[in-house]
Amino acid sequence: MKIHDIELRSIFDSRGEQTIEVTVIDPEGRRFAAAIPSGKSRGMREVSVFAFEAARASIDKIRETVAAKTFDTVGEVDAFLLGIDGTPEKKILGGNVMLGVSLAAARALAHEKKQALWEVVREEYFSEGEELTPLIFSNFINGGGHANNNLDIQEYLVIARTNGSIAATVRRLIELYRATGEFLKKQFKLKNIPIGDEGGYSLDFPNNFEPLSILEALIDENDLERECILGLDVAASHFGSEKGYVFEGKKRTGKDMQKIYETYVAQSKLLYSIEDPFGENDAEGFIALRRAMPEKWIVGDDLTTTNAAEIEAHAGEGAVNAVIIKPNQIGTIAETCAAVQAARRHNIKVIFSHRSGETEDVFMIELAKACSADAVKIGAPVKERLLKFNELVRLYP
Ligand code: 2PG
Ligand code: MG
Repeated sequence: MKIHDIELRSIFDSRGEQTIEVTVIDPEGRRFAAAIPSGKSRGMREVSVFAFEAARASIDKIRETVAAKTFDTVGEVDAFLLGIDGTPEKKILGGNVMLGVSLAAARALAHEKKQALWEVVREEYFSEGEELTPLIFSNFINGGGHANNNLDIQEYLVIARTNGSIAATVRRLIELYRATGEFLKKQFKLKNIPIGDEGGYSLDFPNNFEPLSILEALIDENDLERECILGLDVAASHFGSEKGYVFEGKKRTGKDMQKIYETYVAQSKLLYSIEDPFGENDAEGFIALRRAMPEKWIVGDDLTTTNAAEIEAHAGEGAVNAVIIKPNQIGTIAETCAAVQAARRHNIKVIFSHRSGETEDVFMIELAKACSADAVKIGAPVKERLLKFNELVRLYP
């Protein structure tokens, strides 16, 4: 596959913020685009994000040498990009620009091979994996940096398992999401409920446990205990670090936070997964919590940032038994696949995730399918978030 030219466009994400779309043009004039989402609760070790002007300069740099190359694999495209930008933070080209080119070029390659993007990536990186239907992590209640309410915890997730068709699972999630809205309106005597960045309800609650107990009661009431469990993304870097936390208005040590999670787990029989329960430099907190609840998923996101070396280290020391995979935390498809392979080597779960500022591009679902992810995390089943649910329905008929 040859790249004749690359174009860059400034587009808007689901928060109305600017992000980039990269288009790769092949010698026949065919166009292959990729749009890059943006995170708000970003880990400090995520690669850099370039604004439009800087991104344009990066594209000019790539253009200087790209036309002379022939690429036969995704890995060759990414090695070419990493050859221009050899920095861990991707400060020469920008992680968002690199991911845009990586994805758009992979789509051009897939077209040439008459395959889907997920098939090309699977063949190259995951040829031995068995096909799994992923669990769906759906964010019903938003707090933290994604909402304008009093919850310290960022996400209350309903986790749905598929027994029959994924379309039926999505329908049940939509029904449960609507039932949750109706319940909250009645309970809190509201006409309308504000929703947060990922489509979850974002009203004030008496405390951070209440949303869990409400979701648990609704799952019971709707007879969904066999299909649905619950998860949290605490995103704790927002309210503290290894030096201490401020939760529900009070100063807390890491040990206090652990006790809070232990109480939650004792009081909620469905709570199964806790993401970023401690700050991104507080691996000790993760390790202690993992020991205290070995049967739960303790998930790294800001802690691991889709970085193979970080995943190796933190899985190796027993800090996490599941990781969030977000391609724009690291910058290329090849490095994203290396992060997944690192997780697999340690036998820990892989959760592919959207960002809180999303676009209409559904590449994360394609990559999740390529690597047979254990789960996908895609927001509430509403508005622009439904695009990812729809892609699941397409790819898992
Ligand atoms: C997270 C994500 C997605 P953001 O913290 O897991 O839910 O949020 O994209 O803002 O980092
Ligand atoms: Mg997170």
